[in-house]
Amino acid sequence: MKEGYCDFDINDFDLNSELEKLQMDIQKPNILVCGGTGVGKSSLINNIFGKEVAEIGHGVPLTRGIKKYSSTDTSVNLYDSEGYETGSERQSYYENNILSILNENAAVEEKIHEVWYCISAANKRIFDIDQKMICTIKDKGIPVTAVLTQIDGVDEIELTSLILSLRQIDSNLKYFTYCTLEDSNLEEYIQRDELIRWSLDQLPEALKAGFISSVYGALEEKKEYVKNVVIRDAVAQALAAVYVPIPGSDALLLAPIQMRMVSKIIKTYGTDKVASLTTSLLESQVMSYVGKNLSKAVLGSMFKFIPGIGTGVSNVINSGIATIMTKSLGEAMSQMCYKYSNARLRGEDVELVKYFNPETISDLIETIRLAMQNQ
Ligand SMILES: Nc1nc2c(ncn2[C@@H]2O[C@H](COP(=O)(O)OP(=O)(O)O)[C@@H](O)[C@H]2O)c(=O)[nH]1
Ligand SMILES: [Mg+2]
Repeated sequence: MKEGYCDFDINDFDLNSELEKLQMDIQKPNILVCGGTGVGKSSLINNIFGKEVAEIGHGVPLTRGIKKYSSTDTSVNLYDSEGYETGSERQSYYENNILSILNENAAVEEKIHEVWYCISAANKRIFDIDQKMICTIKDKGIPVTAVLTQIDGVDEIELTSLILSLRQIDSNLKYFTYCTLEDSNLEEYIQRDELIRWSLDQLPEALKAGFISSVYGALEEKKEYVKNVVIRDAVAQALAAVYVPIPGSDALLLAPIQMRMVSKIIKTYGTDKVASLTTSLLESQVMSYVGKNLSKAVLGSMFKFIPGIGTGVSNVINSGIATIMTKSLGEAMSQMCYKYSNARLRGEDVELVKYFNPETISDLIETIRLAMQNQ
């Protein structure tokens, strides 16, 4: 049997340490948030990443005028620039600060990977300095988007005129309208999901996991990410594993791949500490559940349809079965995390065990598997 697989025992699989390892290995994207003073940069950061990321004080002055928010609990580094006062001499200070951290030739972990350039719609105009900085950032080949913040301060006509001005700066410049107030009348103008999707798309593959797991909410985006990246990767690994015929149980060979996939799915949905939904953390709670109760049920329900499993007879899984097993488990796990997170976001006092229990997951896997086999 293959080294490292033959002695895999599901009882030994420690999802918590797997998660810790994932957290340690994660590569964090660096996002710069800039714009004038009071345009809503800190509010935007908090709105996207959880309640008080930009205020809880662990922002470290990095260079002049730029604070870095980073912690071992978060999988993203945020650079919050001190703004400039409109028309003041501090504009050149601001400009130099921004330039000093935009080192496009830096190593990947030092680089700014994208910029959210905040422009307050409430100011009803775009200042020359903002125009200049957006063009400078773009010329350096760093993805930049204009976030039109505080849109509750303008009417439709004023907003249209602002957008026209942005187009004149650069007709290809991506922009998103935003407001951090909860106002149902403004809902269609708050392009939060769109900003998150754009930001994810700009990042190199290796940095996407860190970003998506750090944002608060955005469940549709997380679901897509799990489907298109996490599950797809695990399927590819499973196929590679069963491709080489080796004696022993292929099911056991697949088990570590499946469990690692489960950890990644939970990581994607489970927000980090600072962005936690409330006091209890999806991640750590689910992990201990999955670790203790679910893993056997998960694997058991997958393997029970493979003839000869557990009988000591050599079990060979073909690529079709490996694909279906991996996909159905991934999909089931994703659905459970989605439903649970959704309930939490709606403020319901949800019981973890209602969502994550061995019966639910076995049933889900079975349903999804049958649906896939009948396709
Ligand atoms: N009306 C309105 N006020 C906002 C909005 N976002 C932030 N603010 C307020 O604008 C002020 C400046 O926000 P802050 O995030 O500190 O701006 P920063 O200086 O760019 O970091 C604060 O009083 C916020 O509460 C918004 O969308 N609409
Ligand atoms: Mg601020």
